[in-house]
Amino acid sequence: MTTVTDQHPKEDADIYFETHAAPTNLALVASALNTFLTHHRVAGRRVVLVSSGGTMVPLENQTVRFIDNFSAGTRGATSAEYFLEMGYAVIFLHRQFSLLPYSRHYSHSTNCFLDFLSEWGRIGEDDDAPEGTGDGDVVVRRKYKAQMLDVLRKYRRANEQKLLYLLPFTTVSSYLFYLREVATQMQIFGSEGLFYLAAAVSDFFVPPSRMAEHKIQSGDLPDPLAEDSTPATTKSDSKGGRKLMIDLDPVPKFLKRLVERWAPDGMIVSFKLETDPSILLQKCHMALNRYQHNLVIGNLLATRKYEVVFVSPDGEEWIRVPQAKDGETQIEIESEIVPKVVDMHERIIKEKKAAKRA
Ligand code: 9Z3
Repeated sequence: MTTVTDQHPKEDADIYFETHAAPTNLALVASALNTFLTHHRVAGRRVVLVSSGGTMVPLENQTVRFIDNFSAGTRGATSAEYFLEMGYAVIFLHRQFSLLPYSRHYSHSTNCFLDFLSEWGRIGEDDDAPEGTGDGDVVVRRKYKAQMLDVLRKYRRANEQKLLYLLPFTTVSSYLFYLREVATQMQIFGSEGLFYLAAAVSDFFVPPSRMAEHKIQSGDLPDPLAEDSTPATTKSDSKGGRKLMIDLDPVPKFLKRLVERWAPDGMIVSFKLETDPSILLQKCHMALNRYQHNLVIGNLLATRKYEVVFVSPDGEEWIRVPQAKDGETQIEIESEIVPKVVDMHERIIKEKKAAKRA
């Protein structure tokens, strides 16, 4: 904490925004968001912000190297589909090129999308005989048709009714600028706004003041930064070789900001990811106590597709789906998670409305 501004003392989060450049398209995004949100407000629809995928942490201003994480955005993209099915409009704040609702069924898979297609009249290479109208037609292979038609219809509905707003980010700082923008604009929804924060957000970053402008050199050129305090740079080791030294600052706790100022009336769900089962519950409770929001969904890297734990002021509840055996289709755990979150949201809306009337 440093200076005192009009209402609030300046905190790390304020300094973070002051020292990072906003995404260049932020004004355009703000205007498109306004149109999207106003449309759904008038239609009486609830809105959920789903964040998804991993945030990138650049090591250089002109970025060649960066730190990233494992998330492909499966949780976020899958959950977004279930929210759409449950009547919500969805702002999908996602890592660029990570999985998207609907197209996820055909991208990033072991099948190339061309494997879903065949040429009319080409019978015998598969177990199916594709239908079509004549030579030259490209058709969906019969065994994929039913599922693809189902996905296609849902995708069309989302597009035609403008239910899905796709907002891509790359770096942790662009993620935070967009999150702040979306959250403050969603205030018009009051308790009917929902935040479902499934993105894997980096806890660390290189502050702009200490970031190398150009590609960090590995030693074949004299390194002008070698003796100064630039954290992401190379230093000579005792054998005369080069070491990459990375010194990262902690990302300020934006969940606190979201709960207290950006979205004071919305329902907020955060995810907690761990790899050590023995600390998961403790970390979920710590997050809930620290930020005082509505729900922490805990998951372990190894089992995140089969079990999660809901930690809320009501207590703990595990949700599990069986792990599919070879050849079986995996039940998506999000089909259990999302309806439960929606139930909680409904309860919270009722409680907040009743409290207002009282
Ligand atoms: C999650 O825990 C998500 O469930 C996963 C989903 C990232 C594990 P996939 O994309 O994985 O489906 O492969 N997200 C939150 C992770 C996170 O960064 N949480 C912060 C923390 O744990 C709190 S906001 O400290």
